[in-house]
Amino acid sequence: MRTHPPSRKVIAVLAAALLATGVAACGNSDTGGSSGADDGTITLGFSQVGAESGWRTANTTSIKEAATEAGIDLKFDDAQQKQENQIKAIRNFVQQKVDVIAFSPVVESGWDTVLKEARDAKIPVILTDRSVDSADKSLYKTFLGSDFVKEGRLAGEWLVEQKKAATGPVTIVELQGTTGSAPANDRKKGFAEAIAANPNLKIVASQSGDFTRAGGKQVMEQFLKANPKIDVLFAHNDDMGLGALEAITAAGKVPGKDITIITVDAVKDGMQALADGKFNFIAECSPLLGPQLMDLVEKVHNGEEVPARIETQETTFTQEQAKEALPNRKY
Ligand code: GYE
Repeated sequence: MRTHPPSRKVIAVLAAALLATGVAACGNSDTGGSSGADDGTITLGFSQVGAESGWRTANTTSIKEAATEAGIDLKFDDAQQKQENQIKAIRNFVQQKVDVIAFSPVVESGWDTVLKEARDAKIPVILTDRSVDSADKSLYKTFLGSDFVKEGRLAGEWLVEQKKAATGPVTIVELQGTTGSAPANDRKKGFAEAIAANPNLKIVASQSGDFTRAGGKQVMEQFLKANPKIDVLFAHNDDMGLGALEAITAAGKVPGKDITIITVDAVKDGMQALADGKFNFIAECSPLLGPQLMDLVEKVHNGEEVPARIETQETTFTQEQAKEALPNRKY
């Protein structure tokens, strides 16, 4: 690193030397913005939501491992579930002139200004896991992640099938994810659409547990106090469902029997609860996005075209399927 600004003369001599040898002033591609380690290593600035759940931990591991594997220099920032921290991190990445920025937006709204700053600096942005609601699609190159509406719908459709013989009301409580986040908004929507098929299925309480175990436990305690008869819990992720198990057991009820429990994610602890009969159904959401993300980072850095939307492949699990899948589950 230089400590004094070089004189004009030195710059002129250097420029002439570079031109003479035919080396471009910036060794990186024309995607621009690259601070560019001169050895061609791509620098990726990644802003992660936080460490709120088992899903998130597995996602972080996948991203770090895949970056190492691909030889990408990863600058990783944990935003602790706060949008302001993510905005700060993205601004830092812009200042540092990283080659590519990727992030998993904690909530959907409020990104236009910072994304414009990245675009003005000619640094391509990739959305991963969660999307933004910006009308201007040129603010980012692509979005890699799950179809959260579909996950909610699959959860709801399973319940409709289970309760098709019900003659009276089926009382449902819902633990929502982080308020304003894409997975909370979309899973709620998909589930509501699916259960509308049977008017007996009624959501009597729906509140955010912030995707955490502690949140799930606390809100479930309130639900149990306020509603003497709860037939079904739909939790937007495994961790909130796992927290709720404690509240349900403490209230003298048997999870998986007295209360049917449906969750999303299928992380190991969730799958174990399903195999043990405490959960009844899980719609999978894969956190293993690292390898695909690194592939996209390389492509956008090289100026290659990438699809605007890349959807993660997922499945669902019953208790029997969880027993079979558990031994080979990686996360
Ligand atoms: O379902 C939840 C996590 O955005 C898909 O975030 C992700 C969600 C995941 O906290 O466990």
